[in-house]
Amino acid sequence: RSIEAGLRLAMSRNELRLMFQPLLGLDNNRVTCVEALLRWDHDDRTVSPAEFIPVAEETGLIVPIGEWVLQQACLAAATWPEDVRIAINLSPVQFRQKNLVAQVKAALVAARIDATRLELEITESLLLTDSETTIAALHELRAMGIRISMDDFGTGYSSLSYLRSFPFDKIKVDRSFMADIATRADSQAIIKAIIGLGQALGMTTTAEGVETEEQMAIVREHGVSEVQGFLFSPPLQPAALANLLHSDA
Ligand code: G
Ligand code: G
Ligand code: MN
Ligand code: NA
Repeated sequence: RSIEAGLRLAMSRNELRLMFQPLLGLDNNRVTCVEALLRWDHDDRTVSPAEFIPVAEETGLIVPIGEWVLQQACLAAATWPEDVRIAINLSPVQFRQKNLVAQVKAALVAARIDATRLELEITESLLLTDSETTIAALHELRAMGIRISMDDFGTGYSSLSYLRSFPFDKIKVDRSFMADIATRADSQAIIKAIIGLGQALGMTTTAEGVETEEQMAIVREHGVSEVQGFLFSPPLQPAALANLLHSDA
């Protein structure tokens, strides 16, 4: 397929780049964290990760690409204020390599940033395999001081049992719950329950996909720690993100 052929050359052609979306902490209205989001400029268009990550996973190309993302995102974070963390998405395929933990350590050392500034986002699908080596790697990363977040929470099959399989630091509530939160009492009840669950388990909660003031007011009232979405900021180019962080300081 053409995506696969193109993706094999993407790194050597410098076609990959990162966008950065800031997350807003609701207790002090400051940027707490910035999520790195991969983009591929190919054939005069920008290909969405939703399109090429699955191909990268099938072909194993996600391993070198994921390592590049780790390195570049940590280097970017090194230029930001120290109280701003960097969040990086990890594919389950990356956990099948024996040296993921070493790769993460090397990226932190090369960028000279503290492990406590790094958040790694995983999805429920990682825990579907329930592999002992995956759980061991997660514990090792967390012992280094890295935060582990459950991304897109609520969209998988048995979300609740996953919260028992590993002590996450953060739950990111999938943006599908946000879409109708202002008009549906049941969506509000679900968000409220997830926040309560997080609090009971010692996990903070992030609302994804917050696009309107009304949604913001609702999640704030229910005690969400942090919001991410177009209302506060879309994913930004590196220079625009740097401007925002410096005006926020
Ligand atoms: O930025 P966008 O909404 O197009 O991202 C679509 C999906 O791609 C999201 O689910 C996001 O988590 C995922 N994604 C973005 N960047 C990366 C990355 O660097 N690695 C992995 N594994 N997934 C990513
Ligand atoms: O799956 P993950 O949470 O990593 O996906 C992040 C993706 O969500 C990014 O690609 C980003 O473009 C997208 N995103 C961020 N904020 C919003 C929002 O407010 N609305 C919608 N529809 N998408 C968003
Ligand atoms: Mn994410
Ligand atoms: Na998500």
